[in-house]
Amino acid sequence: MTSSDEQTGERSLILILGDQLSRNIAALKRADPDRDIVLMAEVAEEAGYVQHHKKKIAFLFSAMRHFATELKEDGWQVHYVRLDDPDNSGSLTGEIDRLRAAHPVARVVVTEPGEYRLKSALQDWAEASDVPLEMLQDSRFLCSHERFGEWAEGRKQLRMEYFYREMRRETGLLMDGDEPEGGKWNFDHENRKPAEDGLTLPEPPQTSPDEITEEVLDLVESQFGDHFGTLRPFWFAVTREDALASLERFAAEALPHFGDYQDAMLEGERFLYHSVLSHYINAGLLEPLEVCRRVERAYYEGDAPLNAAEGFIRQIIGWREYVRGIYWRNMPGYTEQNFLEATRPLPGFYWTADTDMACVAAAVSQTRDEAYAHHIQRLMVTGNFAMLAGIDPHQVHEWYLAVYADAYEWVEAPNVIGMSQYADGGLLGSKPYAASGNYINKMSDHCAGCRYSVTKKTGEDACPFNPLYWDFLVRNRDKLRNNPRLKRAYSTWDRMPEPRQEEYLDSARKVLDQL
Ligand code: FAD
Ligand code: DLZ
Repeated sequence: MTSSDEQTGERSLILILGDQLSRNIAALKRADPDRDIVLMAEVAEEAGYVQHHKKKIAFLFSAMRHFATELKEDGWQVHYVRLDDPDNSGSLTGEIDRLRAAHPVARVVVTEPGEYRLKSALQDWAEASDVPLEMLQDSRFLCSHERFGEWAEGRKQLRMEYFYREMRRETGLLMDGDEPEGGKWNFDHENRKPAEDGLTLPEPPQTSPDEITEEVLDLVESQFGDHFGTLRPFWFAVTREDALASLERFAAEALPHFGDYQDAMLEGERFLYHSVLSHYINAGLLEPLEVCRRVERAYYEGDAPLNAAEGFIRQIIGWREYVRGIYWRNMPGYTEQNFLEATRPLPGFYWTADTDMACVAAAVSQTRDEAYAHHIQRLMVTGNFAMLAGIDPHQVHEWYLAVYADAYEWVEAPNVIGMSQYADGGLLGSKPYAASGNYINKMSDHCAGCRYSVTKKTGEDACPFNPLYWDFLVRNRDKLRNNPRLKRAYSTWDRMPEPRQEEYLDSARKVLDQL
C-alpha cells in the first residue's frame, strides 16, 4: 500500500465472507490487487449466532486461513483477523470500521451474503456510515433473484420440477438439442432402491490436518468447547485443491451408484454413495456448475448411468437453486412460519442421541461426529419425527442451522421450514413428508436392531413413528384434509374401526408425554 493510494482514497475494501472462498467471487473479480485491500475476519458474531457444530467452525476458519494465504501468494493485500486477535471487535462491521480507520477507503465492496440476517446488518451499517457499500450479486448461483422472480411470478404453485427443466435448458446440462438426454427430464423412480448387503461403499477421502488446521482445532476446542459436536478426528478438505480431489473421488467411485441408493440408509454407514460435497460447494471451494459438468462428463464417458448423473445434477441446479429462490422471495418472515401451529420443544435426544429409536440415534450420533447426515436421514428420520411429534419448527430450524457443516440459512431454512416441517403450508413442496416406520424399514436396516418393533402399530413396543403418523394426520386434519396427496391416507383412517383409532391416538399420546 503506498501513501499516494492513501491520498487518492480510490482504494476499495473488499470484504470476503467465510462462505465466499473462491477466486471467482464477484467482489474479487471486480477488484485490483495493486490497489484494493481484502478483509477476512473470524468474528464471534458469525461464530455464535447459533451454536454451530465445532467441525463447522473449524472447517470454515481453516478454509478461510488457507484461502487468505493463497490470495496473498497471488499478490493480494489481505488483512486477516484471527478470532483471538486481542483487538478483534467481534463483528464484521466492527472489523470494517477498524480497518478503514487505519487505511481510509473510498468504498466497501462485498458479494451479497447468503443470509438475510447478515445482508441487513451490512446494509444498516452502510446507512450510518460515511463510505458507500457496494453489494454485488453472487454469480456462483445460476439463477439470480430477478430470474427466479420472473419464473415464479404469476404461477399459482411453485414446483421444483418445472424450475429445474428451465435450468437444464439454460445450462445445456444433459441436453440433447432441445430434448432432455434419454428422453425424460427425471429418472427419480429408478432412484429408490433400498441398500442391500454386500455393497462396496466408498468413503470420502480423508485429508490429514496440516499445521494451520491443527492450530484452528486448538482454537475451536478452547473457544467453542461447549458447542455441539465431536471435533477430532477432523478430515474435511480445507483447500480448493483437496475439495477437487473429493469431487474426483466421488465421480469415480460413488457416482455410479448415487442414483440407485440415493434414498437408502444403512446402520453404521454414514455416507453411502452420497458426494459429501455440500459444505465445499456452499463455502466456495467448489463451484456448483463445475461439479455438475464433471458429473455430466462421467455420464458421457460411460462411467456413470443416466439415472445417477441426472439425479445428482437435479439436486444442484434444481433443488439447490430452487430453495435459494424460495428463501430470498420470502424473507424476512420465512423462518417464523408455523402453518401447523406446532409448539412442542425440541426433545433433548436431538443433542445427545440418547433414544431407543435406532434410526434417530444413528442420524443424531453421526451428525454429532461428522457434522453430516445425508438427505434421507435429515428428511425422513430427524425431520419426519419432529414434524410428526409437533415440534416447534423454529427450534427445528435452529437445530439444523447449528449441526451441519453445510448449513447456511438460505439453503437450510427452505429445506427445514418448507420441505421437512411443512411450516410454510406448501409453498415449497406439494405435501408434508410424513411417513410411518414402514418407510424407514423399507429403505434401511435400522429396524432390525431397534428396541421397538416396526410391525407393531400400537402399544409400548410399537415403533413410535407408527402411532405418531396417524396422530399427526388427525391433529392437522383441518389444514391438510384438502391436500389431494393425502386423500388416500385420510380415507384409510376413516375406514378404521373406532377402537383401533383410539389405540393409535392413545399410543401417540404416550409417546408424546415421554418426550
Ligand atoms: P448429495 O446427496 O451427494 O447431493 C449432491 C448435492 O446436491 C449436495 O452436495 C447439495 O449441494 C445438493 N443438494 C441435494 N439436495 C439438496 C437440497 N434439498 N437443497 C439444496 N441442495 C441440495 N443442504 C445444505 O447444503 N445445507 C443445509 O443446511 C441443508 N439442510 C437440510 C435440512 C433438511 C431438513 C433437509 C431435508 C435437507 C437439507 N439439505 C441441506 C439438503 C441435503 O440434505 C444436503 O445438501 C445433502 O445431504 C448434503 O450431502 P451431500 O453433499 O452428500 O449431498
Ligand atoms: C458460518 C461462519 C462462521 C462460523 N464464522 C465466520 C466468520 O468468523 N467470519 C466470516 O466471515 N464468516 C463466518 N461464517 C460464515 C457467515 O456466517 C456467512 O457468510 C453468512 O452466514 C452468510 O451466508
